[in-house]
Amino acid sequence: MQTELLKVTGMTCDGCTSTVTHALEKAPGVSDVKVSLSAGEATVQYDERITSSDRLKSAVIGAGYGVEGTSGAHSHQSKGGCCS
Ligand SMILES: [Cu+2]
Repeated sequence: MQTELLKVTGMTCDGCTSTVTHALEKAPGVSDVKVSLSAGEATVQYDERITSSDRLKSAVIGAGYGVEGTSGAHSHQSKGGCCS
């Protein structure tokens, strides 16, 4: 089991945190997700035999948010989010 701390960008309210939480929980191999709106961080526990940190980042990006340090995503610009 691995723990990954993702810096999530674009979250502005509790709805955003639950969107990100659900997106990560749906990802295969993920066993636990904690998202902090104030810190802009998602702590994800996952099985490294099933998934990878790249896939976790893709899940966040797929939900319309960004992950700091990910190429191709505008780190300070949300693609959508729940309240925009
Ligand atoms: Cu929101």
